[in-house]
Amino acid sequence: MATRLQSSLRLVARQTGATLARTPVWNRPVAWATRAAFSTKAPQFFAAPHGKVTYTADKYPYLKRDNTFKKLSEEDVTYFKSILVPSSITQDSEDLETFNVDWLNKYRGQSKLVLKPSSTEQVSKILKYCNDHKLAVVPQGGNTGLVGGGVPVFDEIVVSMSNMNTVRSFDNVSGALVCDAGCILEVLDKYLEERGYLMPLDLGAKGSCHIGGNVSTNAGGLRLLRYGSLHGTVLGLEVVLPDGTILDNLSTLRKDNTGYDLKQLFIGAEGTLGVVTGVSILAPKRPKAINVALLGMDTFDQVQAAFKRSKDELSEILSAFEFWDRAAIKLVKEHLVAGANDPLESLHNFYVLIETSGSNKDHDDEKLNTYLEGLMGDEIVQDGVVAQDTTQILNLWAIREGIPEACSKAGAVYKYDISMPVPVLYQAVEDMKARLVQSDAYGDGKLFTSVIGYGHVGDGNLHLNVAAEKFTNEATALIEPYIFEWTAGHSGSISAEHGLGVSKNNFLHYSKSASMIELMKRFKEMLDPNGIMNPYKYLPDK
Ligand code: FAD
Ligand code: 2HG
Ligand code: ZN
Repeated sequence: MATRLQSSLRLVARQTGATLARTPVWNRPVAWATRAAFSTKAPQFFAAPHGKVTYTADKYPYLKRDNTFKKLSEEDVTYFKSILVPSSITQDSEDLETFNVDWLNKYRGQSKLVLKPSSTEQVSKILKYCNDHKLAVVPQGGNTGLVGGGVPVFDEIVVSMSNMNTVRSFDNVSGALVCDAGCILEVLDKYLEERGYLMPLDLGAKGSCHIGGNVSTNAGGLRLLRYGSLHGTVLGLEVVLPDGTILDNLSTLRKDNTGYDLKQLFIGAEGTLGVVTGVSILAPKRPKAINVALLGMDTFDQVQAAFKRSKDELSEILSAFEFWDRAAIKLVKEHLVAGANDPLESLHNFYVLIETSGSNKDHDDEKLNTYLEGLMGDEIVQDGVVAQDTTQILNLWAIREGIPEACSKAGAVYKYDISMPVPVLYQAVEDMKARLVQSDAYGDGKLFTSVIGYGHVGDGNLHLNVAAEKFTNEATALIEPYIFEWTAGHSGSISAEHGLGVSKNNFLHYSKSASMIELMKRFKEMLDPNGIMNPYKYLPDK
């Protein structure tokens, strides 16, 4: 049984709830689901049927097909058939929909062809042909991206990396893992678990997203605060450039100061500069001791106070500090996200999930207990539980990881992924809600039904989700560009970890200067002079 924190009793993590908790904490019949069971592979089970998703081109009429791109012909298909086996070519209209529609059911392209290469050489031949014939291409990983970057806008050819899914090598001394870009994140983590290591990144979409997609979006996730960003953990990349050149930089070295660090250019490039085919990444040792606590709080000031103290008191064992608000937990409860059962007795304004990872359980328990006792004693925390076994750890994580799914079930969700100094993090949610209320656009029967705040406090990263009845221009105009102006005005970034895709590209100037955007455009022109790689996205087109 999980241990309940009670101010009067000052419960500590190692004591059992059976003797100390006033009321049973895990008192409901619970269908425990493991984190592995959550997969975004078939997210459409709760979403609108594909056919009902409006074409991106119709929804955003300012997007015009670039007619310098060739239209796909039978001759082109014949060429692709000469290099790929039939099962690696998709032309069936129903099958194509899976690749044309994004996870949010917000963007829908009109591609007539999906290619699934199974080797770097095949990717090279595909890109060379497309470049020579000016056929536009969209690289696609697990299609879990949240900015419409992984699906076509018009008739671009989708290059799906799903058939490139082999681990190439693992060095169990250094922890360097080299694998194909199409390996699923969770599969890689399982592979490493068997060898005493773990992937340095973790996210709710782990059951579907590819490591190549993670690299291409520079995904952050749940443990960035501990293991750092992919700009630090990626040791090398193999990339196929638009003209078919294979850039072989699958180094496993930690240190290598020979020349420009070219791989950095492809980390977070969202498929606009080439196709990532191989990844070399440094895996840390898997921690032997993990603790997870869920805390309920009244104010965001308390969340900040708890975070500040966690850096002092948990320091090197702190591996995650996540938060969500009352609106988020209400949606999770309402939509019964698999495995996510709230163990706290009443609703709180704010929730914090703290994870510690270390090598000595007694040491970690003691540190966590002292920290939690301090929070209780100083009334920073109103209620809380500490998971007592792996199942309970998974349950607490399932609440946090279930929030995007719960939000999607609430309707059409406008997603903003912004970073800023922690003290103003929650103000973004409050200001947005106030704006919608003032505009008489919030509440039952109104345009918007919910404003939800959650995210990675440890990284100063807020996920502001605004649930609407449906995606409309009127709804969009109430949020944008307001939220980007707000973010820039608070020295923040308009995209902390999800990227730009087709939903943020025209707002890049809120976060980057004209000279930086100009240099980005020059890189793009140098590497992709025909502009075939993931067009209409990433860089501003307005
Ligand atoms: P896709 O969606 O297929 O593609 C994303 C972009 O990368 C596209 O522009 C695509 O063209 C490009 N791309 C994909 N593969 C390649 C390749 N091999 N070479 C070149 N370009 C490529 N993101 C976070 O950062 N943190 C989170 O915590 C997080 N949690 C999520 C939770 C849920 C439930 C969901 C649905 C998404 C979440 N995301 C999160 C967003 C998303 O999962 C990540 O952006 C992920 O890294 C995308 O990987 P993917 O393989 O699905 O890529
Ligand atoms: C998360 O942290 C993801 O759960 C998704 O980055 C956030 O859906 C979102 O807004
Ligand atoms: Zn996130």
